[in-house]
Amino acid sequence: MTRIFVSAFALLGLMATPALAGHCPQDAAAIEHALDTMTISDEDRAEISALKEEGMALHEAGDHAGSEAMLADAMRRLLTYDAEA
Ligand SMILES: [Cu+2]
Repeated sequence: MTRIFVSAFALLGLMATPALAGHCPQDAAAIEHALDTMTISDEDRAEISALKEEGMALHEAGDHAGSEAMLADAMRRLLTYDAEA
């Protein structure tokens, strides 16, 4: 439980940071870290992982706003994730 809160705070910290061009890889790393440490269903893991991959594809294509939106969506899903649901 503590670990989930630590991950949530790390994610919130990143989301509160102003959007910068170089920010996407850090968001993706935070998502990966959360996926590695959280108890999450395989289905949700796959969906959030796919959002992260799409976000990074947009980042690599130069669409940082689109990437940030996609990565923020993935982070929001992690933050509101309820393992018991
Ligand atoms: Cu980017």
